[in-house]
Amino acid sequence: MITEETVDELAARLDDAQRSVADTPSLADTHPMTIDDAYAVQKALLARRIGRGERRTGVKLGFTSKAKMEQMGVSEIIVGELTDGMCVADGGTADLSRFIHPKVEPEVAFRIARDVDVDSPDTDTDITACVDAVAPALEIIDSRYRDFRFTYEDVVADNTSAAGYVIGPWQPLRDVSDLPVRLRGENGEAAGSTAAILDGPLNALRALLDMARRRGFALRAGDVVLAGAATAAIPLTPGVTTCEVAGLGQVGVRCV
Ligand code: 0L1
Ligand code: MG
Repeated sequence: MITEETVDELAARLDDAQRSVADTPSLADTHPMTIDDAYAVQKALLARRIGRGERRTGVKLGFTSKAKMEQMGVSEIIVGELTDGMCVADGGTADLSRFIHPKVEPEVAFRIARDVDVDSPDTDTDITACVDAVAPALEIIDSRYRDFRFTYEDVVADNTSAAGYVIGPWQPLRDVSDLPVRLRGENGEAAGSTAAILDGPLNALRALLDMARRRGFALRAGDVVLAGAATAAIPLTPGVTTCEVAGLGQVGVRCV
């Protein structure tokens, strides 16, 4: 366990890296952390943003593909938090100078319709019954670590690389378990299926409920949930980037 003082020091280092758009070496190299420590640093990092006036808007899941879990040698998803400072309107503009080395992922988003009691021991809670809408989405990830080199604990501390998100048109909740997905940027593209997200994004919601209970994440009415990436990330470059999820629609952002 690291001390509370070290938690604050590491959160400040990540916060400064993001605000000054300057990367930082791995924290875990110099400060070995447990996963509990890493989530404590993440919470302190979010508290700094909230303290500056940002508003929490939801949560995001990472490591939701088998390939990524195997690559990191882990068997559980990671969770980070979203704020209004990260939100870009569909069709809106993102300023690349805010980011260190941004990448973009095609995702599916859910909207929470009513508060979920994450303190309840009731293991029968049907999280899908607490969700009313689904949308195509883009996630901008921007690890604060040099060259995207991090340990499992590092990336959790760094709010799971969360940096931006764009939500497409909301649709009533429906089966999205195996829909073709296409991500198109000016300098790259990727194709896949929503099935890459834990064999179906509804499974990501169930995994989120488990993590919310164990790690104390709130799930409130109106929250956005980014369920995870349907393909590997591609670099986010100037110009238009779109994500199309068959049957759900399209979402896009212009980067300058
Ligand atoms: O959202 C994600 O799946 C990415 C999680 C963090 C890992 C990375 O930065 O590549
Ligand atoms: Mg993601």
